[in-house]
Amino acid sequence: MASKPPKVDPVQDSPQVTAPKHAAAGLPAIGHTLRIAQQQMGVRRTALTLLRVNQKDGFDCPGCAWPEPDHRHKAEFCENGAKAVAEEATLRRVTPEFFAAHPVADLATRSGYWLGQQGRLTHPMYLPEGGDRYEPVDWERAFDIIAEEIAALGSPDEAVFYTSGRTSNEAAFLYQLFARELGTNNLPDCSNMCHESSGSALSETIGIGKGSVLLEDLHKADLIIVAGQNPGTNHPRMLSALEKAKANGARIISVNPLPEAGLERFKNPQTPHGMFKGAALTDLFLQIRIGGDQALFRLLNKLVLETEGAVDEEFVRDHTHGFEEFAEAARAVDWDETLTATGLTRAEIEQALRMVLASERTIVCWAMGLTQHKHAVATIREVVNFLLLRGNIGRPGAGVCPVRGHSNVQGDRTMGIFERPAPAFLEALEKEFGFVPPREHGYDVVRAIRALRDGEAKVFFAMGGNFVSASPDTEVTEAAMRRARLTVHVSTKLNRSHTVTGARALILPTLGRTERDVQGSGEQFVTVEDSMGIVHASRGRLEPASRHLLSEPAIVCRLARRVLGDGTKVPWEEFEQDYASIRDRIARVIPGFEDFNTRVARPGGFALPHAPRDERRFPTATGKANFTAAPVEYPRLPEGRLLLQTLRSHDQYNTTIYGLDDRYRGIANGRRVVLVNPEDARALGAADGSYVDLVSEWKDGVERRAPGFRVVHYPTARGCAAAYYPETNVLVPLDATADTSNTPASKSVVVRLEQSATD
Ligand SMILES: Nc1nc2c(c(=O)[nH]1)N[C@H]1C(S)=C(S)[C@@H](COP(=O)(O)OP(=O)(O)OC[C@H]3O[C@@H](n4cnc5c(=O)[nH]c(N)nc54)[C@H](O)[C@@H]3O)O[C@H]1N2
Ligand SMILES: Nc1nc2c(c(=O)[nH]1)N[C@H]1C(S)=C(S)[C@@H](COP(=O)(O)OP(=O)(O)OC[C@H]3O[C@@H](n4cnc5c(=O)[nH]c(N)nc54)[C@H](O)[C@@H]3O)O[C@H]1N2
Ligand SMILES: [Mo]
Repeated sequence: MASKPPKVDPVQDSPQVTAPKHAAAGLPAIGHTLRIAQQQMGVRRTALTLLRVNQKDGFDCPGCAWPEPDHRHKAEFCENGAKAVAEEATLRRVTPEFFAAHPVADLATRSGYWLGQQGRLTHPMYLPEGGDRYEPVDWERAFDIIAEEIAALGSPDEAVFYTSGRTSNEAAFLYQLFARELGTNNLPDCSNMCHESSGSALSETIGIGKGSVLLEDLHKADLIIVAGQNPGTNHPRMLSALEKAKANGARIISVNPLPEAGLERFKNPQTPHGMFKGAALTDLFLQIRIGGDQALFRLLNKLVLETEGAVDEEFVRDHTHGFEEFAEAARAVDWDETLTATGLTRAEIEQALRMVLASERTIVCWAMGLTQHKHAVATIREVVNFLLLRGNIGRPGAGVCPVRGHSNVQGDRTMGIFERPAPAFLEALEKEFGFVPPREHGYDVVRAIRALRDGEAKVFFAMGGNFVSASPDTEVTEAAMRRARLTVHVSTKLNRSHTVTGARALILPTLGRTERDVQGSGEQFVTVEDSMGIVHASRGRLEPASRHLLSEPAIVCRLARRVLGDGTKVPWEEFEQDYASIRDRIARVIPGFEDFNTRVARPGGFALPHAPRDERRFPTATGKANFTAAPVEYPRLPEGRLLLQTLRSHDQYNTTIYGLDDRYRGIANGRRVVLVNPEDARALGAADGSYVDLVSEWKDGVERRAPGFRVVHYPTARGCAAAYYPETNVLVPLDATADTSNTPASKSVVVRLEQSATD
């Protein structure tokens, strides 16, 4: 196959490869953090800013949703949190002069990395119909433009309101309130592409779509299974929790097609011992084939059922429903088929079983490796079956732990950002505000793209995020966006979504987490909810990147007043002046937020109620925790094909690229790499260092191609491959989604490798 990189990316993408690492963090991480932070912020701002991250009087790290421990270190952040902060607190600026110098057509040729590196947006910008570049616009005119386009719609359902997961509770509550008073439930969010499968599976089986463990449960567990998650890169502070659990005697099984460095060994940069030597984390590594997890858990369940005294009979009798049907399905499992589906050996599974049986308190943690498959919901239901069998839900040291992504993605959902809201929530809104919210379900991400593509939606509004790059089937999504009448992005940084526009487009620049937010009643703070349901305050201290920025709550309030006019029943002006007045309303509408303002004033915040965790009560349709018995599925691979997962490097935050290295995996200076098992690569004639196109094959017969990837021979499971997102989103078919949750199946894309044409 070709051995020279074809010219496909304007960024100098020429990957260099060394052996993967076997430990995460430690001294190199600290050096790397400070280098990236100082390039963006300078030395003084770096020190001042990083010391405020995740402190009780500081701001919530805009990185991941991992919770803060009660006893915080002076520096309660991690390498990748620091990069997220630096990216926002950067001193670089994207001004009107920048837009004057760069027509949209030019920006559209730039890589996501280049766009992000330009810095913070400073002014509202407008791309008029037929215009070739964005021009400055004042806020009033910007809201007029949006109001004009919304007024021209045949129905409010022709507008789509997307949310990414950094939006605060206050802004999210106002945003959904606006959409619903306008008359639509079209509130897709990044969750639709992320943990929707977890929410779907958990709501049905335990009655609430959130994890059931707190940080202290991890510290108390006997066994922690980490499946389909790479915490060393994506939730680095989780490694401290795992380290503590191990010190207390826990054992860890990691289930992953890749040997991820962070799970092998962790050198805690916050302890002198950890800095140099580090702790081994994983006791058993199950190198599973992509998509084999449901089969693995089903077999473990069968083996538990067959072991005398292993089932918690009392719990099953008193608290669950559907056991018999599930047990029958589990008993029917076939060893050979499980070995095929998982690629594991009998000895490995038996060793896992011994660890499972030896544990009185088991937690299963997971992330995108389980949620982004066709059978993701069924897989997570099987994880629930596994925990229910031994009574591992609703007691200390045990439970389900879906590890969330964006820092407030869970809170946004709690605030009502959901295209399929519960009737009780809508009734509460109606009672509080006196308008009738629409009952009909709205569009999720995939349905929103179809609606735009088919001309059924005409206004696209995004509260944060980078919809075009994050969504599947890039070419389809981009064509869909271009059909819109108006695209609007409330953003902190420039990204690709600003360059793929409707007939008219607006960029509305906003404050970030790190920045001071002053409104009519004085300085404000906002609140967020972490992955474990703890709600706490976040208060920025830095001067805003520009004096033309509005906060997200202020943008929604002004937009709502302009669009809804005198007819509105909501006191938008009061909300904009004083965020405490928003929290008072949240307290009256959303269960668990009683006395919100008082309780959030306490350092560290408060925990939302969680019936299964707190009282072993399961608010499901049956009133019990539900066992389920879905047929076992796993991806079948045609001859000569690979199953590609699209994942994150160490130097990115979703579509925001911090740098071109993936240190733990031994990749430097480039992102267009495909990791392939050496034996598969040899069978396919793909030499290490050669260049291939990735061609995805899907039943619609359309050939989707991502050109010019350097082959890296890498110890992934047989039949599997891995490459970075968002470069590979072009390969993920829009219709290839998970059953029930409709989440794009971006971890199981069937591809063939084709020699790249070099030029
Ligand atoms: N620094 C940083 N932090 C982040 C993010 C970021 O981009 N950068 N993103 C945030 C967001 S929004 C999210 S959702 C999370 C994402 O956190 P992760 O889910 O950890 O992110 P991915 O890189 O998608 O990694 C998926 C992991 O699952 C494994 N995997 C893939 N397929 C399978 C499978 O079939 N079975 C099993 N068992 N494993 C599989 C992969 O090898 C990989 O280790 O991180 C959040 N935190
Ligand atoms: N192939 C593939 N596709 C995937 C995934 C995958 O694993 N594989 N993962 C999916 C997942 S888990 C997720 S969560 C989505 C992520 O999808 P998104 O959440 O839409 O994408 P991000 O890259 O996180 O968005 C980055 C942009 O957010 C804006 N931003 C940052 N901070 C703020 C803020 O405070 N306020 C506002 N208003 N804007 C801000 C900046 O302009 C920045 O450019 O991608 C999904 N897509
Ligand atoms: Mo996510």
